[in-house]
Amino acid sequence: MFSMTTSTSSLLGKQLSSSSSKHLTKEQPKRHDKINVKVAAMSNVSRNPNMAQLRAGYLFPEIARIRNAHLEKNPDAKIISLGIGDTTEPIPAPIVSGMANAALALGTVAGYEKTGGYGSEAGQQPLRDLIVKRFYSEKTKINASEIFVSDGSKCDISRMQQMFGPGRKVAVQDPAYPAYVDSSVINGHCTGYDEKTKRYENIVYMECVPGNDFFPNLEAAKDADIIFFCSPNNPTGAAATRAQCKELVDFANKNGQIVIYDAAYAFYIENPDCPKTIYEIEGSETCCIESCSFSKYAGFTGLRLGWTVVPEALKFADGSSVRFDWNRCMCTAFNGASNVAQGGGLAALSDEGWKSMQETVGFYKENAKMLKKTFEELGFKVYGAVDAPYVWVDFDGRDSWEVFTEILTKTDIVTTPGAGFGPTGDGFVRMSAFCHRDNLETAIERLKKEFAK
Ligand code: PL4
Repeated sequence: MFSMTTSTSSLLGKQLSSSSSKHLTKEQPKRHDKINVKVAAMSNVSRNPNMAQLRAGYLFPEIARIRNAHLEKNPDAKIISLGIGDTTEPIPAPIVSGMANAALALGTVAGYEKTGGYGSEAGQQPLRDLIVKRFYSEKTKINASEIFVSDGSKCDISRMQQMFGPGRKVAVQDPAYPAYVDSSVINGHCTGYDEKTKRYENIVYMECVPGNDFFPNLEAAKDADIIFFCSPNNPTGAAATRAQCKELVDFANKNGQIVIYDAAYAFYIENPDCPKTIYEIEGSETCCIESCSFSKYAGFTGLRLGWTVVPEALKFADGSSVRFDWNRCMCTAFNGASNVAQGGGLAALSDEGWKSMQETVGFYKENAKMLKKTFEELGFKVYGAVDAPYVWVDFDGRDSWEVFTEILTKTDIVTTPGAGFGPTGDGFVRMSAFCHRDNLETAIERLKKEFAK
């Protein structure tokens, strides 16, 4: 545990960044260390106790700070990032054209009348229609009124927490994308933190390990209200099979739970036995919300465009409509996705755009397979990489922050330590396949040199 005292907020920024560089030493603070920030100038507003419960910073800015600290110490380092899952390849031309046209239209009276201004909080109707056509019409009954276009999946996850309100029992896969746990803490679902187990209290951690094929024992979540389930999973790369999805849906319906199904990487699935949307599964409309994103399909991580599906059949315990409340929340907390980004979304779902997205995703999938092969040849057990852009490497139970530091100091390659995704992730390191090909080839050479077993 470490605490900091400073008199100005600008100093605070410096202290935070200097603290992160400690990750490069043996006595580095772990992600779960508690940070107490005290400043001399005070308002009369008490700190949100939920914020005070958070351990360390949000994982990805922390990784970025460590990368920058490493570069400061080693200015000649040619850093390659296989860390944060951020797309690297340019947005395909047909999609850029769609955006350019959408932007140009805003400069004309007729175009501005058509798509300018605030617009619908749920998204432009043609985009909602096309999302249904491309992702849902073939195998599900989802219709356009159940699609809510947004500025991305992470933002929707936080707004869902707002809709459910505080004090819920939340279950997560362990390991999982850290936004589920952190937004649960911020929204008041947890009652404390157990230093021994490195787990927040009142959150159910469902262990996903090679031994259970990365599909958890759902019984652990029997008392949960909300289950976050990500498939293909970040970070393990495991995609749930149809039978596993059916088990999840049946379990949630039996126990009256709502599943927030994160399908941000569904486009990467190649196993025909794994559904690309949870609504392929019978019974899912009464228990599942699905969150999706253009981020990893079309390179929209900075542009921001996604969508959430809330079926009409999904009801709260009093029979009221979840879709109604979601619409109410979105109308209050969100002003609609950027009309230029929506122009890009429409183009992405055209025949040409769709083909270009398949090519881009194919490129990242090839990267993932190259990384997997490299580590297998080096003698490691490796998971993921087939249905997802992440490679999950088993480092034989070693402290994952230590491995992360070793990889960074020996090869100037940034990865993500498995423990950042939950206590069960320790012992593993996640490699992201979002990388230019020449950089990936260099990274592979460096890894082969330093990590032969
Ligand atoms: C770094 C399972 C990446 N700053 O872009 P969005 O908001 O539509 O989607 C975010 C998202 C949603 N669901 C899952 C994800 O893995 C992600 C993105 N995760 C990663 O490296 O794990 C980017 C992280 C970004 C963030 O915090 O989201």
